[in-house]
Amino acid sequence: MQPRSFSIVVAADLASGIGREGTLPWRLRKDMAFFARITSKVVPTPVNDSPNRVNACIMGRVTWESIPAKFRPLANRFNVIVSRNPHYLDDKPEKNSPMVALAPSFEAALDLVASHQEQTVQQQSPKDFIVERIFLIGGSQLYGEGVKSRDCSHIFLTRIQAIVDCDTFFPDINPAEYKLLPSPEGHAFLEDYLQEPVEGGIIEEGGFKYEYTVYNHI
Ligand code: FOL
Repeated sequence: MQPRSFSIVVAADLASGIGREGTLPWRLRKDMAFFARITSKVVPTPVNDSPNRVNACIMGRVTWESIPAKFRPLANRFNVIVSRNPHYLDDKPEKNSPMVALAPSFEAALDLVASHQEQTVQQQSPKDFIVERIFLIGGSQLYGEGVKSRDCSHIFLTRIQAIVDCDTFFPDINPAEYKLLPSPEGHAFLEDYLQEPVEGGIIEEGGFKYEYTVYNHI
């Protein structure tokens, strides 16, 4: 089995607030585009020319329901929903989508995704896909498990320079476990990770200032 390394993607305010009443407390068009780009982009490597390759987004059931129906499932990504209810998808329109799966726990979701990361020639059917990068996209309950995991290699945290009224929070990031890259290095890391330009420094949008930051597991 491949290592099950994954990265967290999140937008949080200065008090680590991430949500309010089941939705995002802000509307940041560019950050959302950044989220879509970092979670979707499959970076070609010398050993893969990217046929049938997608990234996976693991999310809790509450986060899945917070995504506007028209953006569900997240396009060009393997969507794995964590719910202890094995019938959760039964009456949902996504139940037969090959790009949507249900897992009973975060660990099971990682195992499921990892089973899509390796492929033998015999296994590969025309509609099948191989998972490249794995992202944990929320919400607070799964982030709580994620930050404690040895397999969490990076945290891509869009830091909003404000304190917004939130009822849902990102867990504390232990500085003994994660290093916040100073902004020039964080920015260089992101451009290398995405193999394309990323806006650096403080971004101003919709009355908010924010910055794309990177934490690496020590
Ligand atoms: N990370 C960051 N940086 N920003 C976020 O807003 C964010 N949100 C979540 C997780 N990590 C994040 C969870 N919430 C969509 C909506 C809510 C959501 C995640 C994704 C969503 O609709 N995404 C579409 C793009 C829609 C658009 O372009 O407006 C997608 O295709 O990714």
